[in-house]
Amino acid sequence: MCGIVAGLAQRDISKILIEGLHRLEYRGYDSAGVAVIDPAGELRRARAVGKVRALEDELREAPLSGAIGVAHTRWATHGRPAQHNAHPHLSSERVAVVHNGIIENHEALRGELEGAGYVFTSETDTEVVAHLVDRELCSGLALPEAVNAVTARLDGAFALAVMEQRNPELLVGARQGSPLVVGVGIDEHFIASDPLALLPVTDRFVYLDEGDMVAITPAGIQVLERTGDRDELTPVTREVVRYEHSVEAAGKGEYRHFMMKEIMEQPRVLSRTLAERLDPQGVRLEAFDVSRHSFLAADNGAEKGKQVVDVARLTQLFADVRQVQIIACGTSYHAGMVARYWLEEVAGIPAQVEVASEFRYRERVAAPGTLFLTLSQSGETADTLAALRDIQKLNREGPQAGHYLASLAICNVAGSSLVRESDLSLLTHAGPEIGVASTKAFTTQLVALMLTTLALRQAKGDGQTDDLLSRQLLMRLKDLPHVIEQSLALDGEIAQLAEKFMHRHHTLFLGRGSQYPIAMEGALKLKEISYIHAEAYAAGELKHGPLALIDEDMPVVAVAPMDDLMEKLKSNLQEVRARGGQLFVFADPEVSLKAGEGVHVVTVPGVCRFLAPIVYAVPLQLLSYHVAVLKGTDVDQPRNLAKSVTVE
Ligand code: HGA
Repeated sequence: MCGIVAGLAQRDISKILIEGLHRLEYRGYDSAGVAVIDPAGELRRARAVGKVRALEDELREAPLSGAIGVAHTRWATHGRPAQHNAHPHLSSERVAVVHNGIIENHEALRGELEGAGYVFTSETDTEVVAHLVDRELCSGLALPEAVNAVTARLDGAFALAVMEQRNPELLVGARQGSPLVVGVGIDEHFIASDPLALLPVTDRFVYLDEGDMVAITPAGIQVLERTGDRDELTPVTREVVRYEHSVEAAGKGEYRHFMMKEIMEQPRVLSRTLAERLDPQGVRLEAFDVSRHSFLAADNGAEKGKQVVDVARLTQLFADVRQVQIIACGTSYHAGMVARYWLEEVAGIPAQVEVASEFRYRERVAAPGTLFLTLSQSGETADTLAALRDIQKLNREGPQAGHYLASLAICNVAGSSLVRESDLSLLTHAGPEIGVASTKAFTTQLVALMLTTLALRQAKGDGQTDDLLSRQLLMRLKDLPHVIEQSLALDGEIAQLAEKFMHRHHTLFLGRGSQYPIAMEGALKLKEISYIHAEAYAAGELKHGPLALIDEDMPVVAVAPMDDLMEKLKSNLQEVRARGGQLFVFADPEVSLKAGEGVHVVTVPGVCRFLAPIVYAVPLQLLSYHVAVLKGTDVDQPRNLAKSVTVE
């Protein structure tokens, strides 16, 4: 998705902005641009289609410098990727704007502005913002007031950075629905879509709240809250948070691709997800964080300088949960699907899973006692965030509209919107994930979901009986990083296997039970980065249609751990073989499947059936990675895709 970097410094800002754009490349984009106010007071701009490198080429030809600037990587939503559509957008050579999001009422605003004599040079929705700001400036407003007046007229989602040629000592940012952070430096301050963009210049950030604006001057940062009927701006204090990861954590290290680095990091990050969250009795409820305004915060929390969860209240809340509604998108949705099996079998709680973009646009009924659980790597996924806001609105409207007990976000980014706006959160601690195809974020989500499942089981138990299943699961969870390490040792074998896929156009993935979502995730990974069409089916569905597709050109990947469904899966695989299908089976050592003509067996380390989805996800990640490398695709930034999906 689009990335914004902007700043005001005592030195030339252009190199900082370009480095920031490089650091945002992982989000996916199609063009890039930068504008500065140069020492002569001129507004100067450069834009290029394609990679940030293309923009750098332009800048080599015609360098820009200045102490204030705005820069952008664009992932087109309105108007094709073309130089004239790339941001920054200007108005009257006076105002420069970069934008992330969608202005839904842009057509009406464009009509109005054209009527007032403004000439548009792009097809984007963003350009209306530049002209609207210009019009407000012409009417005599100062830049913060002008931006405020404009944002009050915008429908949709946006993060904006705006500067004005006449005032090279003022940079204004605004957020509503799209992420924006302020980087706090020494005598220099910045705005960006993601802290990662600014790590070379600062590790201190202010996460703007929904509706906040920020004015940056050489004197410092002023966060402004829109109050009253949104015409008034009131200065507010927001906490400055230190970024918890090192600059290196966001680098590629010794690896050729971020994706491989992130796959290989899994044993270490899974240990981090588990660290300090287990004690001999079970899951420590202190692992769950509460948001600023949650009713679950301990009364004495503020004294400790940090909101802490009230364990007794949380135990009661978990004991009251009668149903879990899981909402997510993409890979996170698959993690949610696995959790449904766990919640029902381990915690005895009915669970539903739905993609956010469907859930938010339908009428629905919340059963009493529903825990609303969202999953998102970034915590900024537009649809998931909107679904959360939707149910919060429903709760405010009263019980007749259906009442959700509480909201819980499982997320990788502390300080993200989802974390701040949910009652509770459980951080996955996966560290920065840069590869567009999610790997470590997925497996750490699964571990966090298992912790949640066990916490719910604990709260429902009477605390007296010796809970054998919980004890066993806790023991196996502790051993999980080690098992994942063993499964990474399959890398060489899988790299060879990948050759059998590189010339194929289609692949079928099969799984049963909690491995069905893993088959779905395997298929998603393969299509995302190798562009091979891949579909996943619950193996029992084979006869109901997909069997018609099977021939020697259709590789079939099956996930076969040792569980109750093993014999049934074996029959499904026979059905594939009988029709000449090529089988690639990822199987438990105890599954007596013989490799032979048309049957390739990869033996995956033995693991208990509950944790098997986490372990089997890993070889499928490796498979898609190696196929993509053989095909020569852009592994970390696959075409058309974006990492943090901040527009709907
Ligand atoms: N709508 C704007 C910005 C798109 C965006 O935020 N993508 O992530 C455009 O199309 O330029």
